[in-house]
Amino acid sequence: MPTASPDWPALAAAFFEHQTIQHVAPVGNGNINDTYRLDIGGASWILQRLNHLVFTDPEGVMRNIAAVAAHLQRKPDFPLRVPAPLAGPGGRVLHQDAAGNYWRVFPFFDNTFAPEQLPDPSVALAAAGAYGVFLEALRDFPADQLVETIPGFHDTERRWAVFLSVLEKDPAGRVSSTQTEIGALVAAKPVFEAVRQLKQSGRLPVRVTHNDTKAGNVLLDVHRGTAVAVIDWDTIMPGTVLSDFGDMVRTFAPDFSEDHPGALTLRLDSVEALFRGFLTQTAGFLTAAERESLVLGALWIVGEQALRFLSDYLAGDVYYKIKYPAHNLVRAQNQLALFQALNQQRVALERLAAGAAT
Ligand code: GN1
Ligand code: MG
Repeated sequence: MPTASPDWPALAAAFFEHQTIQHVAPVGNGNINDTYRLDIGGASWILQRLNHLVFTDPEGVMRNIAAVAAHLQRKPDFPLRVPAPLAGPGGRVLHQDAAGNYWRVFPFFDNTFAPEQLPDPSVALAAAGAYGVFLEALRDFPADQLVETIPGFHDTERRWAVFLSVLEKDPAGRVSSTQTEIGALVAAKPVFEAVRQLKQSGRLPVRVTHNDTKAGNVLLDVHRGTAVAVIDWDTIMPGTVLSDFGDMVRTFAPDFSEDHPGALTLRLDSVEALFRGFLTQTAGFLTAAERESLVLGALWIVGEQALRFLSDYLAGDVYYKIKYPAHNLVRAQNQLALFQALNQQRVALERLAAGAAT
């Protein structure tokens, strides 16, 4: 978080020459970066502070994004809009302010919405289709040109090691009051182990993946409900399809969002829509091992997210933005409840996957 209020005119001047700001206001619910809508010179843009404590190589992040944008813009049939970063008068897409914070500007897509509020299955269908199209369009992107913007982002073994070390150090004195959640995570470990073995077996191709395919990272047309753009490209990196599909299930399938305390239910009609939307675009090139592991991917990513939220709670809230002291604990409990719901309905989910693939 910037400590002082940003110097808006100075920021605007880094990207726009001789233009006056009409309005600037926060948008979205990101947990890491700070995002604003900037109205300037009669047009709207997204102005975003990149959290350089999380993304320690901001230049690398922007190089990835610019390269992916150029790749997609070269594809005449790519059906989505491309949020290519704006270069300022000096030609740079990244600006460091006097306080050391990093800023960038993206196009603002008018008449769109991010379906963060538990959308119905038709929205899940359109969003999953968009993420599928995105994956398809990056198949021929050379993965070795990308920097790993967060090393080990989906390396759950590494995250588990961090968890164990925080358990041992207990810097916030929260371990004794979270024994139930710690136990539930230990019970989720076989899923992490199954994913580790699958990755190690070499049966999962390494692809260029988005790695943050949550409901809020796809924009849909407010009138037609059709997908307009996939946004939030900071974590585009080599990865596996399991995590991209898993994060969709994590955020589209439950009847309450990750911030909600209390019970939740899995909406099977939304999961069915996700399978259909995603596989319609990807079944032609996914391998059998990938198609057969999508439900495992959902369990993995939900379990990993529980691990991440609980680790951050135990560490004293050093990573995710929080709105109240127990926020990360509530999020961890929510993800554990979702993990259990997925586990209980695993057979039904596998049946849905098989049905959608035919
Ligand atoms: C973070 O910043 P945001 O909201 O796009 C996180 C994701 C988590 C998500 C949980 C770089 O995403 O991995 O799944 O919160 N991004 C990073 O809501 O850690
Ligand atoms: Mg993100």
